Amino acid sequence: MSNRWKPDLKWSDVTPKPLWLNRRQIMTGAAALAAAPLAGPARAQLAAAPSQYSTDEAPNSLEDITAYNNFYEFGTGKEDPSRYADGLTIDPWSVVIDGLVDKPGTYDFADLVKDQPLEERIYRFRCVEAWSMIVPWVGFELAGLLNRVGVQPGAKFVAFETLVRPDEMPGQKSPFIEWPYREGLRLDEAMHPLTIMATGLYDAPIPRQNGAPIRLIVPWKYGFKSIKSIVRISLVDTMPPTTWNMLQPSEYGFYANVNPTVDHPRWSQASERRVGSGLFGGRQDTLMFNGYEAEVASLYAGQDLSVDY
Ligand SMILES: Nc1nc2c(c(=O)[nH]1)N[C@H]1C(S)=C(S)[C@@H](COP(=O)(O)O)O[C@H]1N2
Ligand SMILES: [Mo]
Repeated sequence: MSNRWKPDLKWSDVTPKPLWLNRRQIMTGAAALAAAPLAGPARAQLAAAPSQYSTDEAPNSLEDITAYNNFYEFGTGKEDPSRYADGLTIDPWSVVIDGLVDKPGTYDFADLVKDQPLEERIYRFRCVEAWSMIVPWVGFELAGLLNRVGVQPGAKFVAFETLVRPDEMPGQKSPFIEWPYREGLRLDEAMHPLTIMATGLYDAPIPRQNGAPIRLIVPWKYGFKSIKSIVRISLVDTMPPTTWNMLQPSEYGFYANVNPTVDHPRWSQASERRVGSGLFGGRQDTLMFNGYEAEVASLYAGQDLSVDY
């Protein structure tokens, strides 16, 4: 295992251009205008088919995805991440993998991703605050990484942590969250093929405000589970503490599966507002497991999801 930073292998080299043209061709009007400037440089790279796991829905614009989101390390406003994330140093970057694994270590970003097959995954996204988007991520299955480092038999959960660097993350000067931001998955959730580590968005490396250089995406769960700018992945034998559950356990459970029949104590989860104007605007019914019920419902057989929320 080589953990050393290789100056000749930059993270942009291991983040491929996605497979975007086919989708762009079927879009019209505002969507096509929004996407056209992104597609040009990627043209030569278009080779493979989109992932079988992608939704057919047309993605939100890059502007929607990068200018309206949550990343509390940069402040609590929806525009704070796009305003303040520019100063985050993402190269070099390394991720500690520890706990119940055969090959623990500090993995340089480029080494971590270089053997993992990258795909474009166009996923539905739903925030617990009841807004939603369609996002074209580029990433690889977390299972591939976990298999590479070797999960030991006693491991039952995966815990994740975000970088702590208050000099570059002004939101961390406020102690309302006990930094680092933490998240976790049960091992079977982590090994599910829908669970990916994203390193790209549209045809470029993932922008800082969206969790550069590497973040989790779990599309059937509320957005807060999809932790950004990860620096530590630990295989553990007990359910790990998670940021929103630590802050307010009655409102945010460990599982956080998108579920229109289990309301947040302060608001309904039955519908959602699709961010964006024109084609993408409007309110719609929220789907069980965010539309991924066929793929993931079996993970929760026998569990009462009003208890395990
Ligand atoms: N480290 C970290 N990860 C985070 C958050 C955060 O504040 N800090 N916010 C979460 C929440 S609440 C949401 S809705 C998504 C939003 O970001 P995205 O649109 O880029 O997915 O990031 C999630 N991941
Ligand atoms: Mo969220």
